[in-house]
Amino acid sequence: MDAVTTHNSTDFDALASLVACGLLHPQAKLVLPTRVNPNVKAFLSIHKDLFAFASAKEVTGATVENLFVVDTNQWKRIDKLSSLKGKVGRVHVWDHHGAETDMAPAFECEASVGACTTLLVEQLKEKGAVITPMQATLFLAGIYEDTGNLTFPSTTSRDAYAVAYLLEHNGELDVLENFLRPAYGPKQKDLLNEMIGKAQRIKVNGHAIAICQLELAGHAFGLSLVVHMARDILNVDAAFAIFTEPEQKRSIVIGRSGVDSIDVGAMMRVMGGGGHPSAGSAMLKDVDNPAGVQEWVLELLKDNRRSVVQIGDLMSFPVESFAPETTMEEAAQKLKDRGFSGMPVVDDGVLVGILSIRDVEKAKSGSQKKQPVKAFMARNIFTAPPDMSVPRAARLMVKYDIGRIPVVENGKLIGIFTRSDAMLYYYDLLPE
Ligand SMILES: [Mn+2]
Repeated sequence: MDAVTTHNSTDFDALASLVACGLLHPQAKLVLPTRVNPNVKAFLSIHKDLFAFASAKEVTGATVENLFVVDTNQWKRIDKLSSLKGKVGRVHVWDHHGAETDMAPAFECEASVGACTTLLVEQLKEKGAVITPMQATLFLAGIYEDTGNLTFPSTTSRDAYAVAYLLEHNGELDVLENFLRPAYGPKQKDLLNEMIGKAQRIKVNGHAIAICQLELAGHAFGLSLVVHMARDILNVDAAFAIFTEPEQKRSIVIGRSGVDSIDVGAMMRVMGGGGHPSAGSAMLKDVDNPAGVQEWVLELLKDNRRSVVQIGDLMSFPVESFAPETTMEEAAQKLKDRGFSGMPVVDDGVLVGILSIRDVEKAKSGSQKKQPVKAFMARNIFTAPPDMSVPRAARLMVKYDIGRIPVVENGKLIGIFTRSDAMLYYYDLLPE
């Protein structure tokens, strides 16, 4: 006999991997552990007829030739089938947790992907296996749950490709919505309460910081939402939570910042993760000493002031500009040649206005085209100092619907900060 099984406290990734592995080995019996997660239970209560599960007894009472173990690689995690230890012909393992296996497998597929399901979907794709819409939906649930809808730092491009493949096979996203845990449920509520209770308040560089260490049992959804809410409730400039999963020997750091001078994304990049200035996370494998991680976070916070990128670092210069006496005709030609939507007007180094394409279009008649730009330029202009933070400049560009901000220091125009400069920052394309 051949059998497939997975870990106790079965989540969607485990169930999906189990079913997918069953598709690869149709002769094998599928054994579900006794304890399954509540949302998986809810899913099974409706879909159970679609799967033919065998009892553990049926399998442990037989001679097992091949045992396929998915989403774990530990004997102690597979419930009743752990009694097969030392009695099976060959063990085959599919896992993504990165832990050392104690199952002495004849075959092992272990990769750093967000969901174990991804590995099996890749295999199904390679074999050209037929996947029904219902199966595709279950597999999507597995990947979405383990990757937090492809947002967890553990997510890889392979997970996203697998999702794309499953969508091609008519996986139903609206079904998922009903079964995947809501982002803020009882578990998140407990974590939030724990975080608020345990958080230490620390002053760093004049900022109020909350930081705490929490232990996670099993995968939890919505961790970033929890940290986000905690920052609001604790009313601090930035909040950090260090979640440790002792069983997986790893820690997840999640940060949220509400001030421009604390760039969480930059901090998390140093820790091997990533994110945006206001939100970021890092997954630390083989790290289960939260105190050490906390120290690291605090060190980075102290350094952060220096690492904050200012618009002066990203602005373009020297700036091409018009003199006030430039004719509208010349100006129109220059904007067209350069492909600019506007240019500053500078008088002896001092910014006096901005001429945009919109202004150029106003000069229709021949005599208007001969007039100087100072007659048409906008004089009421928004400028910024070079030490303004990028997020603040970006917010101002959105608020005032402007694509470029002249950067002015001591009354002189020293550069121009554009939307594309802001993009460099947000998409992490900054030169090292
Ligand atoms: Mn998993």
